[in-house]
Amino acid sequence: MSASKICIIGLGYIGLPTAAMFATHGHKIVGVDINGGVVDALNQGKITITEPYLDIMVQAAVTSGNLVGKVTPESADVFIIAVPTPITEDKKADMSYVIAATEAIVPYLKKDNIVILESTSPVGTVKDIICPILEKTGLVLGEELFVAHSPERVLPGRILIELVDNNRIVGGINEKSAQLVKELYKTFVRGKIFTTDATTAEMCKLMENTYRDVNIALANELAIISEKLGINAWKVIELCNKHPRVNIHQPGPGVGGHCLAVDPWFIVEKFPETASLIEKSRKINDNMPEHVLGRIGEILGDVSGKKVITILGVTYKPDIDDIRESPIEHLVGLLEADGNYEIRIVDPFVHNHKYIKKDLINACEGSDLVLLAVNHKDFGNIQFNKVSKVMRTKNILDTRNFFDKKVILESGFRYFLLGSN
Ligand code: SAJ
Repeated sequence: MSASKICIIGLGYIGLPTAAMFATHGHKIVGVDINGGVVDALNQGKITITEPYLDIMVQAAVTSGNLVGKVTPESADVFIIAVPTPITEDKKADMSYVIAATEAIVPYLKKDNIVILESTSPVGTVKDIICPILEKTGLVLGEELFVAHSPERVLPGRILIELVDNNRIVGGINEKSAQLVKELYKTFVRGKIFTTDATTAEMCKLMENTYRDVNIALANELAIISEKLGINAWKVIELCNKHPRVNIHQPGPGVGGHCLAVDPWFIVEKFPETASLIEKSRKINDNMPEHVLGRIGEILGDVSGKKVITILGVTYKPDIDDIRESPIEHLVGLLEADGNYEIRIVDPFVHNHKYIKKDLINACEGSDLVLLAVNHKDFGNIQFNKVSKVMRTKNILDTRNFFDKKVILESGFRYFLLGSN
């Protein structure tokens, strides 16, 4: 496709990398965000999120003149909506950002433009929310204005690699819309691009994350059953997965992030009667911090007075700085509510948390329990014999099957593992 002018609304975890990717592949990009700070930073070639190599790519894109930040949209050939679709307290999709972004571009739309929704959205969003707003332009949708949903599939921490390499789905309101959007993404996507209708594409995106969430719930249920049985769930999983058609996921202290912990609710919201397995799985995963709290209570049952806990990792998954929907934050809330715990957190990726301590030994001074919550690679280098010396009561609870049990026992700790007794 020849170079286009693309207006990308929302400069977050998806919008900004997508903007940089198109800009470094020859397109002219206007990145729009309502947050003036994000726009100012962008125009100086800087980024406000952490993602490997994104800083270098954004700087190159801005320096080339192909990427500029603005706080309001302007006319372009293509408009990409990449704003958040958060979940409300009562587990309903908050579509206000998508609606506001769509309304904001209406005055700038003209014949032959393309509008793409990237944000993960409930099924029916393009048909029932986006299209009715776009009809206000007076343009005939599918003939004069082309519309599609092209959900992102990238894994935080690997965004720039996966944007290029992953297969992609494009769901158009008609065949022509899907084909035009496919051609556009071919500029940088090396994976295959499959076209379908918009509603199918919306469901695909939700089901990909729901598949993972339901499977993790299964692993978590196995972990709790294994604890009751006195066997090791991790061993069960290892052996089961030697079967050619079995792939049990990993248990853990809960499921976080803005995808797995959110998207399944979009299906439940629309089909509360039918989506019972999906809802139950969400609840199993959401309950894991409570389960971990129960294990902590058992392990520290004999410690009198305020019990001191050193939590290793607070992000929602390893080796990133993202704490959105982190189950460890939920656990911290439960420990606070209990009132019997002094909390200390060590996390090489997080610097401004109220319980954060920079130094591990300092964080373990007088502690009763080291809780491995997130398996950041850095935690593989811990010298347990040194940690052991400063602990008040020497306990380790590993929720990720990350530490070497033998080393821990040799350092004088009692060793506990989630999914085992
Ligand atoms: N987790 C487990 N057990 C597992 C795997 C993960 O407890 O076996 C937990 C992690 O600790 C974490 C959470 O699940 O708390 C989610 O982590 P993740 O790495 O599975 O996924 P996300 O949320 O970072 O990214 C997902 C990806 N979706 C799939 O793999 C199907 C990504 O491709 C999507 O683009 C992204 O959601 C999104 O934006 O929707």
